[in-house]
Amino acid sequence: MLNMEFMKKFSDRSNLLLLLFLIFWITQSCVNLNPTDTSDMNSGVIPKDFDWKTIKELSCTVKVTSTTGIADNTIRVIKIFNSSQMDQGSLVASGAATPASPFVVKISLATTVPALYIQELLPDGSKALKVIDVKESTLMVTFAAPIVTNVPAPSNSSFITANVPVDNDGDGVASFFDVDDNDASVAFVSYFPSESTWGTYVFEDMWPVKGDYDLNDLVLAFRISYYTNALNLVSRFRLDYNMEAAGSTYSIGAAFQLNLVAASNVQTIAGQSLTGTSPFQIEANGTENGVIQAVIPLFNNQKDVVAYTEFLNTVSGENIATADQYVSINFITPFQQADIAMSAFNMFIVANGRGREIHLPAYTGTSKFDASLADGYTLFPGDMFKNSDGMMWGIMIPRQFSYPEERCSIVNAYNFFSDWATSGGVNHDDWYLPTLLNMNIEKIYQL
Ligand SMILES: [Ca+2]
Ligand SMILES: [Ca+2]
Ligand SMILES: [Ca+2]
Repeated sequence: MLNMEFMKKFSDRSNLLLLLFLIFWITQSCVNLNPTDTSDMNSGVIPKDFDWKTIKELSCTVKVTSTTGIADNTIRVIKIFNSSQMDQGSLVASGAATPASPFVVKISLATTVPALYIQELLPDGSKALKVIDVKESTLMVTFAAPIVTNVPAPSNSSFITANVPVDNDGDGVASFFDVDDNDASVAFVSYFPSESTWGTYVFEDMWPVKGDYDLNDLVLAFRISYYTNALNLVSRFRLDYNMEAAGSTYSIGAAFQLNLVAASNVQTIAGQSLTGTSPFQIEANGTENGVIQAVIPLFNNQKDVVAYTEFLNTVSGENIATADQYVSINFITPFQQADIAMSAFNMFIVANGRGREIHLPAYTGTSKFDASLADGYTLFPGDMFKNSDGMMWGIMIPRQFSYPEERCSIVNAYNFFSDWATSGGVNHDDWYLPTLLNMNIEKIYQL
């Protein structure tokens, strides 16, 4: 394929090195649409009921018991961790419990997480811990009356010097337990994936046409914070995100729908990066106009968030630093946290026009989704966001994700992705971990 005349042009040493690099690049990368890099499953077919979920959602109820010396109406704090580290990287939920009122929360965990570490913190400074194997989707935990041990009290001087702890905002949660003791609408925070880790949404932009499955057309790292009051009701919601990559030539907007929250219950939204009014036009409270369920636009065009020319951070060796972004929502009437759990958090992109919504499988379009765009295409029966072969246009990974190089199919970039999908999520559910065994490194975007 390389004729002599071509070779002569590379007669000097530096050009030869360049040529060798180009040959390596062309044969190893997928940017030039290497025809062998197909997106077909390596073996088998995707089961009809596969939901592409990398997480499981658990309904947790944590009960506490009356204890001598502590009034029954005094709040005990419950903290739930997803590993024995019991640190910021593993804190997933926190809230209030009294003997009359358990802490009830829906938490989402990577399917790979085997156990939860549940801590009860009593106002006298004592603590109790339960380790629960995660086997069912419903968890019931009861803390018995504690065996009193000499655990040191919190170092907060207001607690030590007074029998009645300081509670500046009067929400019933003492200052040393209250995440904001100057705001009676907020006392605790729960998180997905955890207090200090990130999840990742990855999207294909060609719906309803099958894409190249490099799953980098939009890559959003994200973390969700659920702020709850002393009654464990959500009063504030925050999405932190970072647009890590946009390997797309389309105009892409992003938004999420809170499937179980009315747009009219949104008081204010801060942090949106909206330029212009297309595809998303918003009401005074920041929700999209003309919707019933709350649709919260993040941005109208990916280039409004990060300036770049062709592709953003999908061609190895090229990198543009991307800043963290956020949106924060205050609600008028606080509500049950289950109404805003991950199963009701419906992240989507729109590609080249408002109606062309692209959601994750098992989620539905908003009232502005134009389903007729799929006419004549072979989608999966009962799921607008699965192709007839079961393939998706978007997934969520419950950690930071090393996404594929431009036009490298995920099927080839991750060695066990195909096995995971064709087994319906049973095999290799840790396929996305960034190990040399899991990754085909030259098909992964690198700085
Ligand atoms: Ca307080
Ligand atoms: Ca407070
Ligand atoms: Ca791409």
